Amino acid sequence: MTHRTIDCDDFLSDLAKRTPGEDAFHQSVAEIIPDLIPIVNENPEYREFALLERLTEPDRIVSFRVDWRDDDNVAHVNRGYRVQFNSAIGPYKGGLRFHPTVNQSVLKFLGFEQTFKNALTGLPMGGGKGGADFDPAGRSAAEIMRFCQSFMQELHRHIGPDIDIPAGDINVGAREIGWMFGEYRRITNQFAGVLTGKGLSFGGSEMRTEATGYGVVQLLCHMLAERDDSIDGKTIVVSGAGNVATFAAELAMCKGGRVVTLSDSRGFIHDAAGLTQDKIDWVRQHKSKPGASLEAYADTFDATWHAGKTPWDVACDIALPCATQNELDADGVKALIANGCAAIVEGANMPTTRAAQAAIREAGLLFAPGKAANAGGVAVSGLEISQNRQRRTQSRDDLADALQDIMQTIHDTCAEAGRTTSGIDYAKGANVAGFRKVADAMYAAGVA
Ligand code: NDP
Ligand code: 2IT
Repeated sequence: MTHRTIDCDDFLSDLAKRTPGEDAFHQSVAEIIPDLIPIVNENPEYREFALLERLTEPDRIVSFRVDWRDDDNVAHVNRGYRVQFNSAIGPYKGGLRFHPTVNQSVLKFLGFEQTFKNALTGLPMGGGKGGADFDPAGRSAAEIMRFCQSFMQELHRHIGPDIDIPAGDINVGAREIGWMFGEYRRITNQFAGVLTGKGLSFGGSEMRTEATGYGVVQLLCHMLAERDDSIDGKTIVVSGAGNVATFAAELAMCKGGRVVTLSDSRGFIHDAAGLTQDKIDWVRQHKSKPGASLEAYADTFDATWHAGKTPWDVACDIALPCATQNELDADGVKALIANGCAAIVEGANMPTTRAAQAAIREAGLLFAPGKAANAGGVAVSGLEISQNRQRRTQSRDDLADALQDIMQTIHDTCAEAGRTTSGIDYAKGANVAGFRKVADAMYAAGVA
Protein backbone atom coordinates (compact mmCIF):
# COMPACT_ATOMS: atom_id res chain seq x y z
CA MET A 1 0.00 0.00 0.00
CA THR A 2 1.34 3.47 -0.82
CA HIS A 3 0.70 6.48 1.35
CA ARG A 4 0.95 10.07 0.20
CA THR A 5 3.40 12.34 1.93
CA ILE A 6 1.88 14.68 4.47
CA ASP A 7 1.68 18.39 3.71
CA CYS A 8 1.90 20.61 6.80
CA ASP A 9 -0.73 23.19 5.77
CA ASP A 10 -3.19 20.46 4.71
CA PHE A 11 -2.65 18.63 7.97
CA LEU A 12 -3.28 21.73 10.07
CA SER A 13 -6.36 22.77 8.09
CA ASP A 14 -7.83 19.24 8.40
CA LEU A 15 -7.19 19.40 12.16
CA ALA A 16 -8.90 22.80 12.40
CA LYS A 17 -11.93 21.41 10.54
CA ARG A 18 -12.16 18.42 12.88
CA THR A 19 -11.74 20.53 16.03
CA PRO A 20 -13.47 23.86 15.35
CA GLY A 21 -12.86 26.72 17.75
CA GLU A 22 -9.95 25.06 19.56
CA ASP A 23 -7.45 27.85 18.92
CA ALA A 24 -5.03 27.08 21.76
CA PHE A 25 -4.90 23.42 20.72
CA HIS A 26 -4.33 24.35 17.05
CA GLN A 27 -1.54 26.70 18.11
CA SER A 28 0.28 24.01 20.08
CA VAL A 29 -0.01 21.51 17.22
CA ALA A 30 1.17 24.13 14.68
CA GLU A 31 4.26 24.74 16.81
CA ILE A 32 5.26 21.09 16.85
CA ILE A 33 4.03 19.43 13.67
CA PRO A 34 6.37 21.16 11.15
CA ASP A 35 9.34 19.56 12.95
CA LEU A 36 7.70 16.11 12.88
CA ILE A 37 6.39 15.93 9.33
CA PRO A 38 9.82 15.31 7.74
CA ILE A 39 10.35 12.36 10.12
CA VAL A 40 6.95 10.90 9.34
CA ASN A 41 7.38 11.41 5.60
CA GLU A 42 10.69 9.55 5.75
CA ASN A 43 9.09 6.62 7.60
CA PRO A 44 6.37 4.94 5.50
CA GLU A 45 5.44 2.73 8.44
CA TYR A 46 4.58 5.83 10.48
CA ARG A 47 2.37 7.14 7.68
CA GLU A 48 0.76 3.73 7.34
CA PHE A 49 -0.04 3.82 11.06
CA ALA A 50 -1.52 7.36 10.75
CA LEU A 51 0.85 8.30 13.53
CA LEU A 52 0.43 12.08 13.39
CA GLU A 53 -3.35 11.89 13.11
CA ARG A 54 -3.47 9.56 16.13
CA LEU A 55 -0.97 11.66 18.10
CA THR A 56 -3.17 14.76 17.72
CA GLU A 57 -6.38 13.03 18.86
CA PRO A 58 -6.58 12.52 22.65
CA ASP A 59 -7.17 8.96 23.85
CA ARG A 60 -10.21 10.30 25.70
CA ILE A 61 -11.70 13.41 27.30
CA VAL A 62 -13.88 13.26 30.38
CA SER A 63 -16.00 16.31 31.11
CA PHE A 64 -18.21 16.54 34.19
CA ARG A 65 -20.34 18.77 36.37
CA VAL A 66 -18.85 20.00 39.64
CA ASP A 67 -21.41 21.44 42.03
CA TRP A 68 -20.51 23.04 45.35
CA ARG A 69 -21.87 25.47 47.92
CA ASP A 70 -20.31 28.79 48.87
CA ASP A 71 -20.09 30.08 52.44
CA ASP A 72 -23.58 31.61 52.12
CA ASN A 73 -24.94 28.19 51.17
CA VAL A 74 -25.56 29.30 47.57
CA ALA A 75 -25.09 26.44 45.08
CA HIS A 76 -22.69 26.84 42.11
CA VAL A 77 -21.90 24.72 39.08
CA ASN A 78 -18.55 24.48 37.27
CA ARG A 79 -17.28 22.21 34.54
CA GLY A 80 -14.43 19.82 35.29
CA TYR A 81 -12.29 17.93 32.78
CA ARG A 82 -9.59 15.35 32.44
CA VAL A 83 -7.94 15.06 29.02
CA GLN A 84 -6.13 11.72 28.83
CA PHE A 85 -4.03 12.51 25.81
CA ASN A 86 -1.53 9.75 25.20
CA SER A 87 -0.47 6.72 27.25
CA ALA A 88 2.01 5.12 24.81
CA ILE A 89 4.96 5.38 27.20
CA GLY A 90 3.25 5.26 30.60
CA PRO A 91 0.15 6.17 32.61
CA TYR A 92 -1.31 9.62 31.92
CA LYS A 93 0.47 12.30 33.92
CA GLY A 94 -0.04 16.04 34.10
CA GLY A 95 -1.47 18.83 36.21
CA LEU A 96 -4.89 20.15 37.16
CA ARG A 97 -5.65 23.83 36.57
CA PHE A 98 -8.42 25.84 38.23
CA HIS A 99 -8.93 29.05 36.28
CA PRO A 100 -11.89 30.77 34.57
CA THR A 101 -10.11 30.46 31.19
CA VAL A 102 -10.01 26.64 31.38
CA ASN A 103 -11.85 24.96 28.51
CA GLN A 104 -11.40 21.86 26.37
CA SER A 105 -9.08 23.58 23.90
CA VAL A 106 -6.72 24.87 26.62
CA LEU A 107 -6.56 21.45 28.28
CA LYS A 108 -5.99 19.72 24.94
CA PHE A 109 -3.05 22.01 24.19
CA LEU A 110 -1.65 21.36 27.66
CA GLY A 111 -2.16 17.57 27.38
CA PHE A 112 -0.58 17.51 23.91
CA GLU A 113 2.49 19.45 25.09
CA GLN A 114 2.69 17.29 28.22
CA THR A 115 3.03 14.16 26.09
CA PHE A 116 6.31 15.42 24.59
CA LYS A 117 7.53 16.99 27.83
CA ASN A 118 7.04 13.80 29.80
CA ALA A 119 8.89 11.81 27.13
CA LEU A 120 11.84 14.21 27.45
CA THR A 121 12.15 13.53 31.20
CA GLY A 122 13.20 9.95 30.39
CA LEU A 123 10.60 8.65 32.85
CA PRO A 124 7.70 6.36 31.86
CA MET A 125 4.83 8.87 31.87
CA GLY A 126 2.15 9.53 29.27
CA GLY A 127 0.51 12.93 28.79
CA GLY A 128 -2.67 14.28 30.38
CA LYS A 129 -4.12 17.47 31.80
CA GLY A 130 -7.26 18.50 33.62
CA GLY A 131 -8.94 21.09 35.73
CA ALA A 132 -12.01 23.24 35.89
CA ASP A 133 -13.27 26.71 34.95
CA PHE A 134 -13.49 27.48 38.68
CA ASP A 135 -12.07 30.85 39.81
CA PRO A 136 -10.58 30.64 43.32
CA ALA A 137 -9.95 34.42 43.44
CA GLY A 138 -11.78 35.86 46.43
CA ARG A 139 -13.00 32.44 47.62
CA SER A 140 -12.44 31.32 51.21
CA ALA A 141 -10.31 28.28 52.06
CA ALA A 142 -13.50 26.41 53.03
CA GLU A 143 -15.07 27.13 49.64
CA ILE A 144 -11.98 25.98 47.75
CA MET A 145 -11.81 22.83 49.89
CA ARG A 146 -15.45 21.98 49.12
CA PHE A 147 -14.78 22.59 45.43
CA CYS A 148 -11.76 20.24 45.52
CA GLN A 149 -13.82 17.56 47.26
CA SER A 150 -16.67 17.81 44.78
CA PHE A 151 -14.20 17.75 41.87
CA MET A 152 -12.69 14.52 43.23
CA GLN A 153 -16.15 12.96 43.67
CA GLU A 154 -16.13 12.52 39.90
CA LEU A 155 -12.41 12.52 39.04
CA HIS A 156 -11.68 9.50 41.26
CA ARG A 157 -13.43 7.21 38.75
CA HIS A 158 -10.91 8.07 36.06
CA ILE A 159 -7.54 8.08 37.84
CA GLY A 160 -5.31 5.53 39.57
CA PRO A 161 -1.62 4.74 40.08
CA ASP A 162 -1.58 2.67 36.87
CA ILE A 163 -4.07 4.80 34.95
CA ASP A 164 -3.62 8.52 35.43
CA ILE A 165 -1.79 10.48 38.14
CA PRO A 166 -2.69 14.20 38.20
CA ALA A 167 -0.74 16.98 39.99
CA GLY A 168 -0.99 20.76 40.37
CA ASP A 169 -0.91 23.61 37.89
CA ILE A 170 -2.28 27.17 37.98
CA ASN A 171 -4.16 27.72 41.27
CA VAL A 172 -3.62 24.12 42.33
CA GLY A 173 -0.76 23.78 44.83
CA ALA A 174 0.06 21.46 47.72
CA ARG A 175 -2.96 22.68 49.69
CA GLU A 176 -5.48 21.77 46.98
CA ILE A 177 -3.67 18.49 46.24
CA GLY A 178 -3.99 17.64 49.96
CA TRP A 179 -7.74 18.26 49.89
CA MET A 180 -8.20 16.19 46.74
CA PHE A 181 -6.01 13.38 48.08
CA GLY A 182 -8.01 13.36 51.33
CA GLU A 183 -11.25 13.06 49.39
CA TYR A 184 -9.82 10.27 47.20
CA ARG A 185 -8.93 8.31 50.36
CA ARG A 186 -12.37 8.87 51.86
CA ILE A 187 -14.10 7.64 48.70
CA THR A 188 -11.90 4.64 47.92
CA ASN A 189 -10.42 3.67 51.30
CA GLN A 190 -7.06 3.37 49.54
CA PHE A 191 -3.79 5.10 50.30
CA ALA A 192 -2.48 5.16 46.75
CA GLY A 193 0.01 7.35 44.91
CA VAL A 194 -2.75 8.77 42.77
CA LEU A 195 -1.73 12.44 42.87
CA THR A 196 1.71 14.06 43.03
CA GLY A 197 2.72 17.28 44.72
CA LYS A 198 1.41 15.93 48.02
CA GLY A 199 2.54 17.21 51.43
CA LEU A 200 5.73 15.64 52.77
CA SER A 201 3.92 13.91 55.66
CA PHE A 202 1.67 11.87 53.35
CA GLY A 203 3.81 10.67 50.47
CA GLY A 204 4.93 13.92 48.86
CA SER A 205 8.42 14.31 47.48
CA GLU A 206 11.12 16.68 48.63
CA MET A 207 12.01 19.17 45.87
CA ARG A 208 8.65 18.90 44.05
CA THR A 209 7.62 22.43 45.06
CA GLU A 210 10.88 23.94 43.83
CA ALA A 211 11.43 21.62 40.87
CA THR A 212 9.76 23.46 38.00
CA GLY A 213 11.25 26.89 38.66
CA TYR A 214 14.67 25.53 39.62
CA GLY A 215 14.68 23.32 36.52
CA VAL A 216 13.97 26.32 34.28
CA VAL A 217 17.08 28.09 35.58
CA GLN A 218 19.19 24.92 35.47
CA LEU A 219 18.34 24.47 31.78
CA LEU A 220 19.12 28.15 31.14
CA CYS A 221 22.52 27.69 32.82
CA HIS A 222 23.33 24.69 30.60
CA MET A 223 22.36 26.68 27.51
CA LEU A 224 24.58 29.58 28.56
CA ALA A 225 27.45 27.23 29.44
CA GLU A 226 27.25 25.84 25.91
CA ARG A 227 28.20 29.38 24.81
CA ASP A 228 30.87 29.80 27.53
CA ASP A 229 28.57 32.21 29.32
CA SER A 230 26.81 32.19 32.68
CA ILE A 231 23.91 33.79 34.51
CA ASP A 232 26.20 35.64 36.93
CA GLY A 233 25.63 39.39 36.72
CA LYS A 234 22.79 39.13 34.23
CA THR A 235 19.59 41.16 34.58
CA ILE A 236 16.52 38.96 34.39
CA VAL A 237 12.87 39.76 33.77
CA VAL A 238 10.44 37.19 35.19
CA SER A 239 6.67 37.18 34.65
CA GLY A 240 4.23 35.51 37.02
CA ALA A 241 4.31 35.47 40.81
CA GLY A 242 3.34 31.88 41.51
CA ASN A 243 5.11 28.58 41.99
CA VAL A 244 7.17 28.57 38.79
CA ALA A 245 8.02 32.29 38.78
CA THR A 246 9.12 32.55 42.41
CA PHE A 247 11.33 29.45 42.37
CA ALA A 248 12.86 30.42 39.01
CA ALA A 249 13.57 33.88 40.48
CA GLU A 250 15.03 32.30 43.63
CA LEU A 251 17.53 30.07 41.85
CA ALA A 252 18.42 32.76 39.30
CA MET A 253 19.21 35.06 42.21
CA CYS A 254 21.25 32.38 44.02
CA LYS A 255 23.33 31.93 40.88
CA GLY A 256 24.19 35.62 40.73
CA GLY A 257 21.42 36.94 38.47
CA ARG A 258 19.56 40.17 39.25
CA VAL A 259 15.81 39.54 38.95
CA VAL A 260 14.03 42.87 38.47
CA THR A 261 10.37 42.01 37.79
CA LEU A 262 7.49 39.73 38.76
CA SER A 263 3.91 40.00 37.47
CA ASP A 264 0.38 38.78 37.95
CA SER A 265 -2.90 39.11 36.09
CA ARG A 266 -3.22 42.76 37.20
CA GLY A 267 0.21 44.13 36.25
CA PHE A 268 3.89 43.92 37.14
CA ILE A 269 6.36 45.22 39.68
CA HIS A 270 9.75 46.62 38.69
CA ASP A 271 12.33 46.39 41.45
CA ALA A 272 15.49 47.88 39.96
CA ALA A 273 17.64 46.88 42.95
CA GLY A 274 16.67 43.27 42.38
CA LEU A 275 14.71 40.68 44.33
CA THR A 276 16.13 39.16 47.52
CA GLN A 277 15.17 36.00 49.39
CA ASP A 278 13.16 38.08 51.88
CA LYS A 279 11.22 39.76 49.09
CA ILE A 280 10.49 36.41 47.41
CA ASP A 281 9.30 34.94 50.73
CA TRP A 282 7.03 37.97 51.12
CA VAL A 283 5.59 37.43 47.61
CA ARG A 284 4.87 33.75 48.35
CA GLN A 285 3.13 34.61 51.59
CA HIS A 286 1.15 37.49 50.05
CA LYS A 287 0.10 35.59 46.90
CA SER A 288 -0.99 32.52 48.86
CA LYS A 289 -4.33 34.30 49.31
CA PRO A 290 -6.23 33.64 46.04
CA GLY A 291 -6.77 36.88 44.15
CA ALA A 292 -4.25 38.98 46.12
CA SER A 293 -2.64 41.65 43.92
CA LEU A 294 1.11 42.06 43.53
CA GLU A 295 0.55 45.81 43.72
CA ALA A 296 1.13 45.62 47.48
CA TYR A 297 4.80 44.76 46.74
CA ALA A 298 5.39 48.34 45.57
CA ASP A 299 3.87 49.66 48.81
CA THR A 300 6.14 47.41 50.87
CA PHE A 301 9.47 47.63 49.00
CA ASP A 302 11.24 50.21 46.87
CA ALA A 303 9.65 49.24 43.54
CA THR A 304 7.21 50.57 40.94
CA TRP A 305 3.81 49.06 40.04
CA HIS A 306 2.61 49.01 36.43
CA ALA A 307 -1.10 48.26 36.36
CA GLY A 308 -2.43 46.28 33.40
CA LYS A 309 1.06 45.98 31.83
CA THR A 310 3.44 43.11 31.07
CA PRO A 311 7.14 43.39 32.01
CA TRP A 312 8.59 43.07 28.49
CA ASP A 313 9.58 46.75 28.19
CA VAL A 314 12.06 46.47 31.06
CA ALA A 315 15.74 46.32 30.02
CA CYS A 316 17.26 42.87 30.62
CA ASP A 317 19.64 40.21 29.36
CA ILE A 318 17.25 37.29 29.86
CA ALA A 319 13.45 36.91 30.01
CA LEU A 320 11.66 34.06 31.77
CA PRO A 321 7.91 34.06 31.01
CA CYS A 322 6.47 32.01 33.90
CA ALA A 323 2.77 33.00 34.14
CA THR A 324 0.50 31.62 31.42
CA GLN A 325 -0.10 30.92 27.72
CA ASN A 326 0.29 33.68 25.11
CA GLU A 327 1.53 36.24 27.62
CA LEU A 328 4.41 37.27 25.33
CA ASP A 329 3.50 38.52 21.85
CA ALA A 330 5.64 39.74 18.94
CA ASP A 331 5.62 43.35 20.20
CA GLY A 332 6.82 42.09 23.56
CA VAL A 333 9.68 40.18 21.91
CA LYS A 334 10.65 43.26 19.86
CA ALA A 335 10.65 45.41 23.00
CA LEU A 336 12.80 42.86 24.82
CA ILE A 337 15.30 42.76 21.96
CA ALA A 338 15.39 46.56 21.68
CA ASN A 339 16.33 46.71 25.37
CA GLY A 340 19.15 44.18 25.16
CA CYS A 341 17.50 40.80 25.83
CA ALA A 342 19.43 37.91 24.26
CA ALA A 343 17.67 34.84 25.69
CA ILE A 344 14.11 33.71 26.39
CA VAL A 345 13.41 30.53 28.35
CA GLU A 346 9.78 29.48 28.82
CA GLY A 347 8.78 28.60 32.38
CA ALA A 348 5.06 28.60 31.56
CA ASN A 349 3.41 26.35 28.99
CA MET A 350 3.22 28.05 25.55
CA PRO A 351 3.74 31.60 26.90
CA THR A 352 4.88 32.89 23.49
CA THR A 353 2.45 33.45 20.62
CA ARG A 354 3.20 32.11 17.13
CA ALA A 355 4.18 35.63 15.99
CA ALA A 356 6.44 35.98 19.03
CA GLN A 357 8.17 32.73 18.11
CA ALA A 358 8.72 33.97 14.56
CA ALA A 359 10.27 37.19 15.95
CA ILE A 360 12.51 35.15 18.28
CA ARG A 361 13.69 32.96 15.40
CA GLU A 362 14.26 35.91 13.09
CA ALA A 363 16.40 37.67 15.69
CA GLY A 364 18.33 34.46 16.47
CA LEU A 365 17.68 34.72 20.22
CA LEU A 366 18.70 31.89 22.49
CA PHE A 367 15.36 30.17 23.18
CA ALA A 368 14.08 27.13 25.06
CA PRO A 369 10.46 25.94 24.86
CA GLY A 370 8.41 25.14 27.96
CA LYS A 371 8.23 21.44 27.19
CA ALA A 372 11.97 21.23 27.84
CA ALA A 373 12.52 24.09 30.28
CA ASN A 374 9.65 23.43 32.70
CA ALA A 375 9.94 19.62 32.66
CA GLY A 376 11.69 19.55 36.06
CA GLY A 377 8.34 19.69 37.85
CA VAL A 378 6.80 16.67 36.20
CA ALA A 379 10.16 14.89 36.43
CA VAL A 380 10.16 15.15 40.22
CA SER A 381 6.48 14.13 40.12
CA GLY A 382 7.71 10.99 38.34
CA LEU A 383 10.19 10.41 41.17
CA GLU A 384 7.33 10.89 43.68
CA ILE A 385 5.42 8.13 41.88
CA SER A 386 8.42 5.79 42.22
CA GLN A 387 8.82 6.62 45.91
CA ASN A 388 5.11 5.96 46.54
CA ARG A 389 5.25 2.62 44.72
CA GLN A 390 8.20 1.54 46.84
CA ARG A 391 6.71 3.01 50.05
CA ARG A 392 9.92 4.92 50.70
CA THR A 393 11.14 8.50 50.70
CA GLN A 394 14.30 9.78 49.10
CA SER A 395 16.39 12.49 50.72
CA ARG A 396 16.28 16.09 49.58
CA ASP A 397 19.92 15.89 48.49
CA ASP A 398 19.30 12.80 46.36
CA LEU A 399 16.29 14.41 44.72
CA ALA A 400 18.14 17.68 44.11
CA ASP A 401 20.89 15.67 42.40
CA ALA A 402 18.32 13.70 40.40
CA LEU A 403 16.65 16.93 39.20
CA GLN A 404 20.02 18.36 38.14
CA ASP A 405 20.84 15.16 36.23
CA ILE A 406 17.47 15.16 34.47
CA MET A 407 17.76 18.82 33.41
CA GLN A 408 21.30 18.18 32.13
CA THR A 409 20.04 15.19 30.14
CA ILE A 410 17.10 17.19 28.75
CA HIS A 411 19.54 19.89 27.67
CA ASP A 412 21.86 17.41 25.99
CA THR A 413 19.04 15.48 24.33
CA CYS A 414 17.47 18.64 22.88
CA ALA A 415 20.86 20.01 21.84
CA GLU A 416 21.72 16.80 20.00
CA ALA A 417 18.37 16.55 18.21
CA GLY A 418 18.32 20.29 17.49
CA ARG A 419 21.88 20.90 16.29
CA THR A 420 21.94 22.75 12.96
CA THR A 421 24.72 24.31 10.90
CA SER A 422 23.97 27.68 12.51
CA GLY A 423 23.75 26.53 16.15
CA ILE A 424 21.27 24.73 18.37
CA ASP A 425 17.52 24.95 17.77
CA TYR A 426 16.24 23.82 21.19
CA ALA A 427 12.59 24.06 20.14
CA LYS A 428 13.12 21.69 17.24
CA GLY A 429 15.33 19.45 19.38
CA ALA A 430 12.63 19.13 22.05
CA ASN A 431 9.92 18.38 19.50
CA VAL A 432 11.97 15.78 17.62
CA ALA A 433 13.42 14.01 20.69
CA GLY A 434 10.05 13.91 22.49
CA PHE A 435 8.31 12.64 19.37
CA ARG A 436 10.83 9.87 18.61
CA LYS A 437 10.18 8.18 21.93
CA VAL A 438 6.38 8.46 21.77
CA ALA A 439 6.28 7.48 18.08
CA ASP A 440 8.40 4.35 18.65
CA ALA A 441 6.08 3.28 21.45
CA MET A 442 2.92 4.00 19.44
CA TYR A 443 4.33 2.09 16.47
CA ALA A 444 5.33 -0.86 18.65
CA ALA A 445 1.80 -1.01 20.08
CA GLY A 446 0.30 -1.41 16.60
CA VAL A 447 -2.92 -0.01 15.26
CA ALA A 448 -6.34 -1.63 15.33
P1 NDP B 1 0.45 29.61 39.98
O1 NDP B 1 -1.02 29.51 40.15
O2 NDP B 1 1.32 29.30 41.14
O3 NDP B 1 0.85 31.07 39.47
C1 NDP B 1 0.34 31.55 38.26
C2 NDP B 1 0.80 32.97 38.07
O4 NDP B 1 0.48 33.38 36.75
C3 NDP B 1 0.13 33.96 39.00
O5 NDP B 1 1.03 35.00 39.26
C4 NDP B 1 -1.05 34.45 38.18
O6 NDP B 1 -1.52 35.73 38.54
C5 NDP B 1 -0.43 34.48 36.79
N1 NDP B 1 -1.48 34.29 35.79
C6 NDP B 1 -2.33 33.24 35.69
N2 NDP B 1 -3.18 33.42 34.67
C7 NDP B 1 -2.85 34.61 34.14
C8 NDP B 1 -3.35 35.34 33.03
N3 NDP B 1 -4.39 34.88 32.29
N4 NDP B 1 -2.74 36.53 32.75
C9 NDP B 1 -1.70 36.99 33.51
N5 NDP B 1 -1.19 36.32 34.54
C10 NDP B 1 -1.75 35.15 34.85
O7 NDP B 1 0.81 28.68 38.74
P2 NDP B 1 2.21 28.02 38.35
O8 NDP B 1 3.32 28.91 38.72
O9 NDP B 1 2.20 26.64 38.84
O10 NDP B 1 2.07 27.93 36.76
C11 NDP B 1 2.54 28.97 35.90
C12 NDP B 1 2.78 28.39 34.52
O11 NDP B 1 3.75 27.34 34.60
C13 NDP B 1 1.55 27.78 33.84
O12 NDP B 1 1.68 27.94 32.44
C14 NDP B 1 1.69 26.28 34.16
O13 NDP B 1 1.01 25.47 33.23
C15 NDP B 1 3.20 26.14 34.02
N6 NDP B 1 3.80 24.98 34.70
C16 NDP B 1 3.60 24.74 36.03
C17 NDP B 1 4.22 23.66 36.63
C18 NDP B 1 4.13 23.41 38.10
O14 NDP B 1 4.81 22.49 38.57
N7 NDP B 1 3.37 24.17 38.87
C19 NDP B 1 5.02 22.70 35.84
C20 NDP B 1 5.23 23.10 34.49
C21 NDP B 1 4.62 24.18 33.94
P3 NDP B 1 -2.82 35.90 39.49
O15 NDP B 1 -2.36 35.48 40.85
O16 NDP B 1 -3.17 37.34 39.37
O17 NDP B 1 -3.86 34.98 38.93
O1 2IT C 1 2.70 21.49 33.19
C1 2IT C 1 3.21 20.67 33.98
O2 2IT C 1 4.20 19.98 33.67
C2 2IT C 1 2.65 20.55 35.33
N1 2IT C 1 1.72 21.28 35.66
C3 2IT C 1 3.18 19.52 36.28
C4 2IT C 1 2.59 18.19 36.00
C5 2IT C 1 2.92 17.10 37.00
O3 2IT C 1 2.32 16.03 36.83
O4 2IT C 1 3.74 17.27 37.90
